[in-house]
Amino acid sequence: MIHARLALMCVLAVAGPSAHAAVCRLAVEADDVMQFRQKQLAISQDCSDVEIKLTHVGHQPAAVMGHNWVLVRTADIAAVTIAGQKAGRSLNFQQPGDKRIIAATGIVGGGESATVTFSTANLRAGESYTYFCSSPGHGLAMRGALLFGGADAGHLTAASGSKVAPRADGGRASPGAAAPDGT
Ligand SMILES: [Cu+2]
Repeated sequence: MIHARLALMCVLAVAGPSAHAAVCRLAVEADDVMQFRQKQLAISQDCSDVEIKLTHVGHQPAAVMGHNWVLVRTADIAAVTIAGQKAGRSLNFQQPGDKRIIAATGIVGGGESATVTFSTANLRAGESYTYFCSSPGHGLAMRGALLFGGADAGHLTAASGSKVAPRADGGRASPGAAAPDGT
């Protein structure tokens, strides 16, 4: 019992500072001509968590022009792309458990959207991050830079993502949050 109480006290002590948690929301649009309409996203270090909502603003079905949003360190794009192709469509072109994937949505078709939330604790200021679509043949055209922290982030409108109260689940997400949805 004593151990349990001590453990609880530790949890509370750690939970205190996270009262500053702020979820910053960003929208990304993808279309029928294989493009992300946002070529760059900036995230302030004030954001504890980031919610990305990918919306396919086109009309083509997922089987024809399906898109996802996959965030990786820029250096990992090629390897993650290859692993994703092997995983196949049923797994959203993402290798299950791929630790190089920082965050990812499932595949969406025209008129659909998907959301993923991840902690900025997984990001490092100054690192080069890229988001891309891992559908076969899309990655070269569909990619953009994600800026975290640093001087640039403060000057981009996207950096002012609305801050909202932390959600009950803490807003945490792992690549598991982008688990295959069967599409
Ligand atoms: Cu795509």
